[in-house]
Amino acid sequence: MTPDARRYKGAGFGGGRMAKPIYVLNGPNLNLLGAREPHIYGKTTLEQVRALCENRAAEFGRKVVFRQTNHEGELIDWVQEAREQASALVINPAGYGHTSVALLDALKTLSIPIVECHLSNPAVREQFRRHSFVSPAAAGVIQGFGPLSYELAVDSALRLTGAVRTA
Ligand code: CA2
Repeated sequence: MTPDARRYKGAGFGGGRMAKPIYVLNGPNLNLLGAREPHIYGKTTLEQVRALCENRAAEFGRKVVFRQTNHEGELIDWVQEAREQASALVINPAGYGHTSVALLDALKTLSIPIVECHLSNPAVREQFRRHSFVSPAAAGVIQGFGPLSYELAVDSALRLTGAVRTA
């Protein structure tokens, strides 16, 4: 078992040994997925991404809380909610990943595994996308695989909690 897996093992369970859901949070403009800039972000809609996440989590017997917001404060409120309510957090911070110290501050208060996720590969795009305020709080980053990034992120985050595939 890796040090990260040891650190987070059991994070998915509340007092009653009920597995908590995994939170998948999405930042600004991702509601436009599939409708705009398909050459960068593809044709899959955010609702379809939600289904991919739910299906992957179901293979571990886990549920997903999947949300999107265009508002920084709301995203931070949800991160704070995840502290108590989630077994793990997958976050595509979108533009806020490049700008938000407040988001990093919120993420650093969590003791559950955090996986940063991007559809595109910011490392091969504009210079300003190469810095992430989220990465220092994340166990890992998955980027560049389109919707598959989300599936891999859910899979990784759940494995870090010690979850095992049941289907
Ligand atoms: O590749 C990703 O997932 C990003 O997080 C997407 C962000 C971008 O700022 C990051 O550098 C990388 C932008 C999200 C905007 O989403 C749109 C979706 C469809 C059409 C227009 C924007």
